[in-house]
Amino acid sequence: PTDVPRRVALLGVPIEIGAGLRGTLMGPAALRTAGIGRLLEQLRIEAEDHGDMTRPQRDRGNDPTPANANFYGEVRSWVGAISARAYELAQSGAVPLFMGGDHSLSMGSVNGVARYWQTQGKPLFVLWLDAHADYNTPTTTLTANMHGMSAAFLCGEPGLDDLLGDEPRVSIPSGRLDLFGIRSIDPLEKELVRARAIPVVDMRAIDEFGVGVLIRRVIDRVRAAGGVLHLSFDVDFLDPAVAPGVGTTVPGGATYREAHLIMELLHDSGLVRSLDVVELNPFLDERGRTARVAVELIGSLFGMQITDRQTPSNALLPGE
Ligand code: 4U7
Ligand code: MN
Ligand code: MN
Ligand code: MN
Repeated sequence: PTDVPRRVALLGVPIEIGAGLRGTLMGPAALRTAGIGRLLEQLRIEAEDHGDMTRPQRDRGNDPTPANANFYGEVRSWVGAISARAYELAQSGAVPLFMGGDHSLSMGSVNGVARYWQTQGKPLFVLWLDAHADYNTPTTTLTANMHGMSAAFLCGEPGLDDLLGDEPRVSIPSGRLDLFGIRSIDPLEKELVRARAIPVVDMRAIDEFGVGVLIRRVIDRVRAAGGVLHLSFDVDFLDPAVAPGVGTTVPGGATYREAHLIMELLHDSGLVRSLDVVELNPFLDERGRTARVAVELIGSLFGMQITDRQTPSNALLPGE
């Protein structure tokens, strides 16, 4: 039941200063080497590669740099430019695929696609697959690394108010963000997530109920609202044994099979209209393993399957 466009717009966003470790700027190259474009074409999806964004000129604006936000000026110039590109690509009718790059890029990509869906009168939901909540602000952060602040920024938390420059800011209502796979959260960040009542699926919930039930719950909510979904896929969602090529590994992550099932269910839902693949750090990878896994997962998201049997539908959900 998928009316997802059969056209994907690949855009490399080689930003790395949002993270504590250097190296995610090589992410887009590694994803291409692992065959992201070829795989999409095999799935009969038109993959138009828009190349990599270039590092914007450093621009602090005239305003004072907030404390506890590393490389604020640089991140600010990236995020405004990313948001503008995201808006354009969404408007082109393709499914934009932002190849990171660290997770601070999502402050731009999600803002841009959300702006576009606003013009279409469709609510945008965001599924945040991540070991971390990324719900820090300059007030709550322990590291000042901005890749840990993107979800909070997108939900309109104060503290980075000028980050988008001239780009209009869209704020995602907290009930339209799902933090999924969480197993590392800082003390003040945890309080904020609780205060805002952000829906969280932590690893305990995944162990107890399984990803099938939990992802279907997300999908049902988006569908019931007549919305569309942006997937923000932080590769550290995966267990480090599956995906060693990330700077912020946390043990106890999603397995290879859980991750594929999530992607397959999302494909069947027909709701995903844009995505980020972030935090891949090829400098830390082992013989391209993590890049390859990320590309395989994108394959599942775009309909790769072993047989052509009908996959079980959401109608099989218990209670329906
Ligand atoms: B990622 C952290 F303290 N919470 O804020 C922080 F543990 O995009 C990690 O999910 C943030 O990889 C991780 O620096 C950001 C830390
Ligand atoms: Mn993470
Ligand atoms: Mn993240
Ligand atoms: Mn990380």
